[in-house]
Amino acid sequence: MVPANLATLAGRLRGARRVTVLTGAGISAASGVPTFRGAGGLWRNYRPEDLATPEAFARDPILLWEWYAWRRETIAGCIPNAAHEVLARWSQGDGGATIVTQNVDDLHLRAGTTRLVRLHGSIWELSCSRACAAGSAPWRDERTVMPGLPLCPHCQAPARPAVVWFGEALDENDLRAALEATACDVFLTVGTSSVVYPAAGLVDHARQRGAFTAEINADATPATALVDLAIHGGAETVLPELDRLIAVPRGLV
Ligand code: BJW
Repeated sequence: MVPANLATLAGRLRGARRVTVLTGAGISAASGVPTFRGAGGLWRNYRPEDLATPEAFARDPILLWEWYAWRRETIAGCIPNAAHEVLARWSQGDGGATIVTQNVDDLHLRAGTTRLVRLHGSIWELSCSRACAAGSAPWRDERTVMPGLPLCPHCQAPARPAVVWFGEALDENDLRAALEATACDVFLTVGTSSVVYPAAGLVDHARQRGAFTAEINADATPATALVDLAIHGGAETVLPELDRLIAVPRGLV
């Protein structure tokens, strides 16, 4: 028996011309990437809020690089799961869904997602911490064994992960693309605690623009009360089930 809310969402998705999906760390949990908040969110007793800041990097860049090196090594051993694969298929082709992710793990890219907005950057890219002329454009660095403190190849200042820390502005093109994608028929939020802005505000933006909104998450979040429909469960099981239902002819679900 298919739960009624899943069947309703499948019907909405089947009839939608434009679909946008916002994802967070929960979508990569089944791949083995630790989430930020909740169990497993701590690293050596530091909260992400205390580490993911420019001030923390300025204070102790080596400590920050130890955190990022550990995360890069962990992510390198992970592969996209069934949820990434469903979204990759939805994104492909003309009129495919737009996937807006807060994740820096690049698992959406590795799954083959084509219409992707990475709001918080990529853990596999570095930039110059002093934003020197040549080093402010991020460069790819996929090493898993990092030197203690990687350097900018242009000015030899410490390099930093090309990710967005608290208090830093998101890339304006990425933010614009994400806001544009809130003009859609269905806006889905998947595996995010919905506490970090501006990403957390996108679902309300979409709702105000007339989208049908839904949340797929393991737990309730501040978005739960806002959306038209909330499904509690693992993204890696709910999204494949939804994908299967969308393919079932109308009236049979
Ligand atoms: C599952 C699951 C399974 C588990 N299936 N689900 C408005 C109001 C209040 C504050 C602000 C505001 N606007 C801005 C702010 C300040 C701040 C902010 O939001 N603070 C709040 C915390 C209070 N925002 C910023 O500072 C942002 N910048 C900004 O606004 O700049 C303005 C500016 C303009 C001009 C000049 C200068 C500045 C930047 C935010 C950057 C966030 N960066 C991080 C780190 C990225 C780098 C890195 O990875 O190291 O991004 S923090 C961290 O949180 C990371 C994540 O992308 C982000 C969100 O976390 P996410 O993805 O939701 O993960 P979790 O762990 O929180 O949740 C996982 C969920 O999955 C849970 O609910 C689980 O239950 C669930 N789950 N298994 C489904 N299998």
